[in-house]
Amino acid sequence: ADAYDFAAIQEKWLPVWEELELFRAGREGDTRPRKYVLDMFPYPSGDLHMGHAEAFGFGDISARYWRHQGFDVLHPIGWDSFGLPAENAAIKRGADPREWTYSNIAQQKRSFRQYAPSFDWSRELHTSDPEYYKWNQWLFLKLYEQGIAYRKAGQVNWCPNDQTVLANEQVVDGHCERCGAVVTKKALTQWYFRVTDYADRLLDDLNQLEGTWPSKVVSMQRNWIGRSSGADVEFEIEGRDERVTVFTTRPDTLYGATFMVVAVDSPLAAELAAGASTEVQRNFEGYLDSVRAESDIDRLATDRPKTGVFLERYAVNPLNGERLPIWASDYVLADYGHGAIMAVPAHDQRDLDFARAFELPVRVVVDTNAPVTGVIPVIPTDADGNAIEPDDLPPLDPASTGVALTGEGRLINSGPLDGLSKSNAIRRAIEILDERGTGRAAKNFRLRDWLISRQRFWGTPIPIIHCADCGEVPVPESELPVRLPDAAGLDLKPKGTSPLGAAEAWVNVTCPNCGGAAKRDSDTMDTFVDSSWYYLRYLNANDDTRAFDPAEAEKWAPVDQYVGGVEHAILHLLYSRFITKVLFDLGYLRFTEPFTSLLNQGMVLMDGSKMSKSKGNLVEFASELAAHGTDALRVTLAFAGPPEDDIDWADVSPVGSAKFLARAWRIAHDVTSAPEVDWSTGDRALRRASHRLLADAPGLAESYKFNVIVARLMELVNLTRKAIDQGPGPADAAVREAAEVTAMVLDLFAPFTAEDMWQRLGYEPSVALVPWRKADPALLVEDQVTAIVQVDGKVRDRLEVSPKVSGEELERLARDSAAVARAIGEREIVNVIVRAPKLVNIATRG
Ligand code: ANZ
Ligand code: ZN
Repeated sequence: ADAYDFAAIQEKWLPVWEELELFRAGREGDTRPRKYVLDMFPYPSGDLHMGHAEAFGFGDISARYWRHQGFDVLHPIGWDSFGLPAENAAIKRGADPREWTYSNIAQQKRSFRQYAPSFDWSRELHTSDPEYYKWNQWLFLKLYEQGIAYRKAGQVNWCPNDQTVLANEQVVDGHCERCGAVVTKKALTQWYFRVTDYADRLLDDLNQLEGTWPSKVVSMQRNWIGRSSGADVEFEIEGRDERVTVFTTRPDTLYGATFMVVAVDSPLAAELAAGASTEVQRNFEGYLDSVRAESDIDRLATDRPKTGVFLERYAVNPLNGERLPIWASDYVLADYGHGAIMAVPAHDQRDLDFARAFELPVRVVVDTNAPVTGVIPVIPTDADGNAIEPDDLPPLDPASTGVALTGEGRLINSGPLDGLSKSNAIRRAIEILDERGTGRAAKNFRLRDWLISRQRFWGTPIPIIHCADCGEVPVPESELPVRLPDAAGLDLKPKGTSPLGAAEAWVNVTCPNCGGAAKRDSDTMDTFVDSSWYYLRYLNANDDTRAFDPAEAEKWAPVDQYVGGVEHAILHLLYSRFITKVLFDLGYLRFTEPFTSLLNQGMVLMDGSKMSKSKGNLVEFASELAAHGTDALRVTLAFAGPPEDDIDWADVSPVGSAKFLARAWRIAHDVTSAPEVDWSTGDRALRRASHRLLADAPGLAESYKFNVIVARLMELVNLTRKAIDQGPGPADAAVREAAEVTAMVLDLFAPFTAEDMWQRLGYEPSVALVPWRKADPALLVEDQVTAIVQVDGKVRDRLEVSPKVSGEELERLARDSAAVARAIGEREIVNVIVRAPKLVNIATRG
């Protein structure tokens, strides 16, 4: 067995590792500090693919690294096994989603076994197990008690293809995130989680993650939450008792409001129209019908022609008493702010477009030509940077230019606000509104409450019973889990209502409150509920008395290193952050952010494009694994570049990786010294190389520069090979040392090869548990000093030399120096004084 044979090595070590249960975390009496390394758990939608190989490869580098650094590392695995893919596949095949799901899990497990991430398998979980979803139901009930889970009727996003509602987050550019169908609206009563109550905290706490989360993810979360600050302003409406409130980010422009617009599909619009003439009512109804088919994205687009209907009603400006005509239009959204706006066409582009379309007045109230920054006047310049003479300034005439004036400036035509800068005017306007009781400072969020009910079978049943007399009645905790009924006999085809509603024996129950006939809620939960807290379930995955143990959470959580795809940048991460804060408020947790550091791996591409079956460019994980072996695959993925970058499989070479591994392995084989060898006798240059790697790898690993560590390992292997073949030979202590360091560091990327090397070097398994060797500082200092060369008392050169350089050698180096030769020129050398390693002094004559 003298050739490197990856298959034999894998066969040899897998059973040994399993027997040893190497990666079981949290053993009794373990006093090491702890780290929690977590990969986003997979959907069991087939076998593992190259994307999994990459993500789990990076997660495992991190887990193994921290273990070598002396930590008790928790690195669990489970399956996100509820959801539409299973249900749709089952429908297509006429099978049971359960069977499909669990057979895929079994397949993925077999592949994971080969790929050998250092998982603690004793904590394996599947969200579709009643043992798991019982605690989803428990969580739901906790939220229900707090009023955080609630039911409301409303217009919801509806996927006509999947026949189910979608959360806002699952609508991408107006299309269903899963199937791509155009999303429509439907009026339904649904369950929500009140995530908007946490909007401020979800936003503010992002500051804690700055620097340890990818900045792109932080800013995507910020935009999604979308906080804007401004004011709520109340307007009297002629012929109506109650005032109408609008949200504005620009209360400074109140004197420039020339009309009001209400969302055409808001109850307010319907009410105002109802109080107008029959002709107006007819126009309004017709317009409303045409708008119903539009998506929010279209409605907010700035570049489309403005449409609307005048409602023949008037509002009154609270600051100057002016009458403002009220229009209904689609560019104002019913569910943002208050569904109504004050329109300031001079300073808002959409309002200006509308005003120009319907010939409404435009009044400038901010002089955007006026200098605003205090002492140093800003001189207006044209496009070429030339100063513009005051007389040549652009006219403040948006009505004719069609371009709204949105910039900084000073207030005009605005009574008490005149002369103020924009920001001061905003402050002052809010004060005035406050004083008069017609408005106040206000914030607004783009974030909506999380719609969690789904009209599908393969999910967690919502633990609520509907009773005609008692209303919503929570299922008592002692009766959890509410198990899913058998799928057999149920028609799972999407039809707009949950298939569970047809499971007669399941749905018809007695009310826990009054004992009367009642029905179970037949919707199931969005699977993002399952994944919002799974990181806590791993801490005591086999405990059937509670969802998670706060004492274990105290020990392990939050997750130190989270690894997963950027496709979860908004949904999953936002929901986990939210649920973590809720659990904190309930006193179960002592931290408010679930994932301290986040790594988003890139994608594995083929010829520059995403792999897919239909494109015929699918690189199968299973066949790559069979062809090259686990270690070569893992090294290839790690070596391809920074983990955040995409990897083009056409550009990498698993064959090259396998050659490198064979070279490394061969070195362990060639070492002839015994483990007890005295390191200090070893070749210094090779020792320095080993210790540099020991010193540099931690910083590189902690900044995710895994590819650089692999490159450094390749260098060390080459140097060691040279030392064996051309240098001090295989018995030298430095050769053994280099081989041992290589095995230990290689464990991060190629655990099988590393383990086999470790054994050949004379040790017991496992190399995975070897504490990181300390780099010897004496071997790290630069072995160089600067020698000065003088000619006739003048410094002519400086030479970097070894502190052990001989006098002769130093003199030769000095004479070889071009600068020194130039200084001497044609003159004759009369005396040379050498003080190695510091000084050479040359005296000349002539
Ligand atoms: C007057 C005004 C004057 C506005 C001005 C802007 C500029 P963000 O930043 O997105 O929160 N608005 C308020 N509610 C709306 C709704 N339901 N549908 C569409 N637009 C709405 O934007 C807040 C601004 O968007 C608000 O400030 C309001 O227009 C508009 F020079 O009020 B503004
Ligand atoms: Zn009842």
